[in-house]
Amino acid sequence: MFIDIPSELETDLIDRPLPPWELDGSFLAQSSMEEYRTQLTVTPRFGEIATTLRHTLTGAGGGYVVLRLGNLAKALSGVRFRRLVTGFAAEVAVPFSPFPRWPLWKDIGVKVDKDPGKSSGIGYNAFHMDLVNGTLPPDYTTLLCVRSDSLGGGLSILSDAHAAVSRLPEASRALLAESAYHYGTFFDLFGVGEEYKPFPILDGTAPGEGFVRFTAKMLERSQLSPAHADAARELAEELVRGQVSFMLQPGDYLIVNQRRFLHGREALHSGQETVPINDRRLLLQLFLRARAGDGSAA
Ligand SMILES: O=C(O)CCC(=O)C(=O)O
Ligand SMILES: [Fe+2]
Repeated sequence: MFIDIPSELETDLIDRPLPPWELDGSFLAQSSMEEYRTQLTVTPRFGEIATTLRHTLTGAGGGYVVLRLGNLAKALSGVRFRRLVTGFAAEVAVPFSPFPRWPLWKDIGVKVDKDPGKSSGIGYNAFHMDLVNGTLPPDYTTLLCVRSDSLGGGLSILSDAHAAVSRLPEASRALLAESAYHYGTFFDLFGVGEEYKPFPILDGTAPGEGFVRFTAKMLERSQLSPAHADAARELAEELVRGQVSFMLQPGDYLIVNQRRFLHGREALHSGQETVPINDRRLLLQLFLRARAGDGSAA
């Protein structure tokens, strides 16, 4: 699931002139996607990497990928590097921002005062899908690592959601299919449908098609009936049992197909308050919407 860029391709990509992108509402404009594609496909082997990305994210057994762009991150300015990564992302699906007040790429830094289990908190960030309580969550969530935790914590964790569900007893799966779950607030969001409350975790579509609409954060932060909470807890445990973990390095670009895998992050190392803000772990997050009829949205 890790993809390295051949060095000839890196050398070519460093020189591609990518202009600033434009937005069409909260989505990357079609004209920008076409312009980036035209620039990038001039480079031999870019198309092969793009095809590998799509296959790894939507093919049998796949669902996430880490594209290793560390050398390009070092060689390019921040602005030019983000354009290049946006060009890779647009080969998978359409980049968009669900948060009207944020730019396309949203910072996830480290905030020592925040709820430790939430985005940018310092604690364990339990298995979840992003925008879980919209009727149409992003098909893909992506995280670009700018800096990892200098104290050595913060492994990324991923787990195959459908595989975890398939290991549960039938009775638990029946409870997960009931509209009995809720999580969080839904305010001022674009491109992710309406608020879904309450929602079923399993939506009855064939395995691998629908979302496993889950966040383990609901176990502590939402009021659930005891039976429904137990079923959710069993799912959370199966996700942990099946997890893979790895450390994102600067320039690594993680793309997660939210219809297949759930993600999270181990706690950062203790002592974050001693790390200057500008040296703390920093990721940039971008969401993608599958193009109609490309199979991954089915
Ligand atoms: O910090 C991380 O690695 C993951 C953050 C995350 O999943 C989120 O903010 O939604
Ligand atoms: Fe997330």
